[in-house]
Amino acid sequence: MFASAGPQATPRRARIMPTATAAAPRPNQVSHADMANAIRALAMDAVEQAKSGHPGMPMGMADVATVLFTRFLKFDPLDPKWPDRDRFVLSAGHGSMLLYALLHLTGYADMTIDELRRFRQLGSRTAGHPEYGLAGGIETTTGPLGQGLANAVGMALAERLMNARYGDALVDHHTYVVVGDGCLMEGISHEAISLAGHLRLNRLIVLFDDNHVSIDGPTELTVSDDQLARFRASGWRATAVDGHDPEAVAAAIAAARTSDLPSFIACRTTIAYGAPKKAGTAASHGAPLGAEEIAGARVKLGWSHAPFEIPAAVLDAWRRAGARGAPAHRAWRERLERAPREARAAFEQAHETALPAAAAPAIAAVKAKFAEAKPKIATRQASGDVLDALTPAIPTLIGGSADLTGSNNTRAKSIAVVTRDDYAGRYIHYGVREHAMAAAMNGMALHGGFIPYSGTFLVFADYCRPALRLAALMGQRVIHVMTHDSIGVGEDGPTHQPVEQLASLRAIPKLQVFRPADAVETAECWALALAHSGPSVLALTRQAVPAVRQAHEAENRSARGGYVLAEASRARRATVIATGSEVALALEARELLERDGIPTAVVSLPCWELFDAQDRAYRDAVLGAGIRIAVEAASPFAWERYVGDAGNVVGMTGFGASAPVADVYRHFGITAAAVAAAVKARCR
Ligand SMILES: Cc1ncc(C[n+]2csc(CCOP(=O)(O)OP(=O)(O)O)c2C)c(N)n1
Repeated sequence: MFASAGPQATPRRARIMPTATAAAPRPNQVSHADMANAIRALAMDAVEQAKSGHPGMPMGMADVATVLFTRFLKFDPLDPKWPDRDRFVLSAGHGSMLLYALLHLTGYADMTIDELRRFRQLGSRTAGHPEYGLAGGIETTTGPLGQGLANAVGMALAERLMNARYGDALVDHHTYVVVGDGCLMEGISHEAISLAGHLRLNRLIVLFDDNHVSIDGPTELTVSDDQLARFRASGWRATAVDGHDPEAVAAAIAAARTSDLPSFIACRTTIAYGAPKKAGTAASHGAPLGAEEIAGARVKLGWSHAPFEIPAAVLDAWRRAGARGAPAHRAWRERLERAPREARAAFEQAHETALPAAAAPAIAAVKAKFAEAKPKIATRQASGDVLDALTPAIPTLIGGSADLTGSNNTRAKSIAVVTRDDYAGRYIHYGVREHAMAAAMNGMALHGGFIPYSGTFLVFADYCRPALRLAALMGQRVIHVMTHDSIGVGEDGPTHQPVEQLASLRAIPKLQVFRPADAVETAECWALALAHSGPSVLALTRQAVPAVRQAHEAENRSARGGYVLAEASRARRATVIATGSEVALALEARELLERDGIPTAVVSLPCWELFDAQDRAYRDAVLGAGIRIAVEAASPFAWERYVGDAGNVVGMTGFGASAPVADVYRHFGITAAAVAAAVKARCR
């Protein structure tokens, strides 16, 4: 199997390398070992050249990856976006060279040998961790451990959902994900595994790099979990194999593919397999091996080629593996062409970024209805009404909630629940698993075919945050309905009253945070979230708010992020800027101030991100040259940019309190009178 002999200097439980006799390739025949060693060599050489990176993991998992890519994975490097390809996710993203080597060897045009030479350099496609969008074949951005696993759960779920809609002829693929000890130690892995087991996502196959090493040393230092028992307890099929025995790995993958449960394969490997001194040790995890060790590895592996040099026969064998999928791809295209016209149109529309034609009129109609009825309702309720209108118009909207369906108003009337027995539904009960929910939504969006939206309380945005950040980094359209958005939560008290969440979410680049003031703005913000090529959070109230937009306007006024809702009666002297539930309060303050002879405008600012993107003249005109006071029942953090000083914000300076809503607002001084007083104090 391997072209080298002799035991390695590895710690307890590390593997002994097979003998040379078993490995010797026959003349003119490229062996499995040659192909795996090509990955190993590229990984150690690229890390060495960059003087940074993680050689151990790719060298350890090279055998497993070779088996997967040469015998099982359905893919076509000529069309990395082929919808029915198998998905391959490297959750242990620090081992990025494994993926880059595979993409190069199998013939993805983006992944040239020069890109491998430029590993980790500015502007290369070979960033330190795989970044979605930098090269075809990178299915998601990984690096924060555990995220890729939860993304893969979302992808495997999306596959089943698409399969239920379009059948085996168009949708019939697997999702493979490589995880390490670190991924399985992370809390998100529990949520993700549990969800996948519950939904019986049998197209999901986890390949565990079971090398017993992490950064601090042997995993004995940190973890004693029986991973097989853990997965089985969550409803998975779980097996263990020698990760350096290609036939054993192949048999395990073949069995997993026919399982009616999601599958976990613990592949016992040696980190940095082939490195004479560092194999099996944490020293190989995240640092170049060094010239001497690399030279020793070349001898041990029987790999005599120069850095970045892949012998023609080996490269040819890999390219043939890369070409394996072409006939299946062609056959799939033919099936798509032969599919009934309506099904084909729907399938293609589902993969478009543009919304179906029915979406815009549906939003316009619900907005007009709100403007007419002027309901005094919570914005979460308005959002529920918007979803009732939108879900029939946009069949790719897939909703859900982390066990707060009734509170989040996320289950639209027309949509059925997704179950393990019926994936035709459009609503996912994610359970109390906010983190996996957000990461699985990323996976669904990345898979294609869906626009996922979710629900939880705004205060639990913190439980979603790492996945929100990655959605923003990857530019994925996911929409998070986050209700109970302030001290307006009332009696549930400070644990449930978000204070700093708005500021911290606004700090995430490319995440749009919307805090609509009433039903009309809620409809507008939904339209904007759907049009955004990135994630959005809709921060919505628990409590009823009056209609502040009294007349119907076809224009989406929220589209510029902020606008003058009520102009001063005469030359403007003061501007009160507010978001969400505090816009009504700002209007009350304006009444008080106008009565006292201070011409005051009210600005509604539902989305900072969009407002900040406007030109200076617009922003200056909206915010006005006079006194500026902001009111938002949240931390004043970052409001300085609009009002100059945190002292000009009527907001929260600490955590909230448990009491009826009106009492809490009064207690914290977030009232129209306080806003008016703040303006007056600055008039002198
Ligand atoms: C959420 C998160 N925490 C910490 C890290 C830093 N980190 C990268 S790899 C790693 C150790 C992972 O160990 P393992 O999965 O066993 O990888 P191996 O040593 O086998 O390459 C850590 C702590 C990270 N990338 N993500």
